[in-house]
Amino acid sequence: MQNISASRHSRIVIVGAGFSGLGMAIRLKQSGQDDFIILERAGEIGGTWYENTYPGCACDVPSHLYSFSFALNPDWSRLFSSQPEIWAYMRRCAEQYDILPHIRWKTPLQAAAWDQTDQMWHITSPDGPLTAQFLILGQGPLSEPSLPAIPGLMDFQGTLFHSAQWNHQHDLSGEKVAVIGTGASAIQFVPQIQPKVSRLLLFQRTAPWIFPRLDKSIPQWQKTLFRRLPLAQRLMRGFIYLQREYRAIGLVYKPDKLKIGENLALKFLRHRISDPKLRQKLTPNYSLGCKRILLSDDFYPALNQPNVEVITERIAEVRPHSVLTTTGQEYPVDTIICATGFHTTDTPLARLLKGREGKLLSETWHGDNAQAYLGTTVAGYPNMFLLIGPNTGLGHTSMIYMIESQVNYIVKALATLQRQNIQTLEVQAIAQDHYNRQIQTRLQTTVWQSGCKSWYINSQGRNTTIWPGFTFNFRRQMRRFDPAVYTLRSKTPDRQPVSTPS
Ligand code: N01
Repeated sequence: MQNISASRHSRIVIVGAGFSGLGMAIRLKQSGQDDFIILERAGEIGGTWYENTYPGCACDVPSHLYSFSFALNPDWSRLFSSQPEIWAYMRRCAEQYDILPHIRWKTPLQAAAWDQTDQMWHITSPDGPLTAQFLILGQGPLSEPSLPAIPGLMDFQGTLFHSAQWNHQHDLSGEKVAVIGTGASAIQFVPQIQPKVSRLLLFQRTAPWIFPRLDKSIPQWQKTLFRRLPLAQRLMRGFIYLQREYRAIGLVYKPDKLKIGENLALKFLRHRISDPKLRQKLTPNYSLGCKRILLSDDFYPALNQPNVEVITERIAEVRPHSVLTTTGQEYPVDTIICATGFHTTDTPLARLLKGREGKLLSETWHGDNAQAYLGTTVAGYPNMFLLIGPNTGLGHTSMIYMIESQVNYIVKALATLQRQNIQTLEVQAIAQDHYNRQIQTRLQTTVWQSGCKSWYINSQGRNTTIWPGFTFNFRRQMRRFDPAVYTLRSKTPDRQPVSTPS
């Protein structure tokens, strides 16, 4: 193998060593391609599963499904594994498939521009300049923590941190703690910190829909069975997959059927919260599934504790030692934890990428109006592939299934180009527009468009995040690489297009 770490040119540069980048790298290796590097801004593998270390951090998709299909793990300790176990699994995969030598640690992509003359990506990173024929973006939508724009927040004199950047040095014992947000992250760490703190003020803007998680440890006999008989684990995985896919029927095709689920969730709420005032606060006011459905066995019980208060009044401002609501109530606090999510639709990476006409991707997308063909390629950005690109997100099952679909598509595309001696591919704008019109039409009747405000919807009211359908339909459309929708340029010196937009 060439000296990967010293090279100034690589056929393929992958950005990010989370599940997307790692899956891509492994598939490249498996297809016999070794000429790639991964730029990773952290000093470790894992992406969001490395960054998020808040107490109780775990996956809300069962681990037998939330793992690579080509690297089943018979030893998952629980149905829903915790962050350390998921991270250790990723690290093992990286070692097993010899991916680590390809990674440039602490090397964020700072800029990348497509050069039409040499048909290459010119990349800038702290490591110096780099060229690549192909650029694959696997930075993921959950990589940039979002702090709320609350007046005075940055001047808070106590301790302030985001859930994705947990301050483990800071001891919360005996403190008055404000938690802002009640999304997937908050509901996992609130039950963990509640017994420690003297007072927990939970600032809730929108009540989430919550179902029991029913987590359990996996008995040794089952691990042994899965180790000795991998088919048994595949069957389990298939069963979980179908069970999860069933949920897409309500979310995508028959939102009226979600009423059944709503009644079940409300029954769960009634069983867990006896105080009618608190129950009222925790009752969602939008359709089930419009925002991510959450799973928890311990969130509601934690809210019943006497040291917890759920505050639904809006925050007006943060003062040096307190939080003030719009009703004039002032709450003294020692620490504020923002569990306020991520920059998902307005990915900062788009401001670093210049395409064929020298235009930033953020300009092409007019800020957060992201569009791609199959969520993977973008007109004007030759030889660039997105992983978990626009409209590939899910509300019901494992993102790793989507990542693998995309990764397989990219490997097929690269193989086709190599076979046909092609240097450059660029999706035709007409194909991209047609695809996105179809996606937006399909989204119109889904639950995600039923009126709630969620991070799936961008500032222009367009859902640029969610895949509106069964995941096997996404996989089916990714099964074949169709060169006809791309403009292809051969490797000949004059680099004439071998096919042009029709
Ligand atoms: O973030 P979120 P998260 N004032 O965006 C509130 C994945 N994930 O970190 O609903 C007050 O879901 C906001 O309120 P509202 C998963 O994909 C997966 O929890 O917008 N509140 C909301 O309550 C998930 O979707 C796992 O009204 C403000 C919260 O902050 C994604 O990560 C585990 C506010 C943000 O919720 C993000 O989850 C954890 C403001 N100014 C996370 N701004 C798995 O298990 C925002 N909020 C796989």
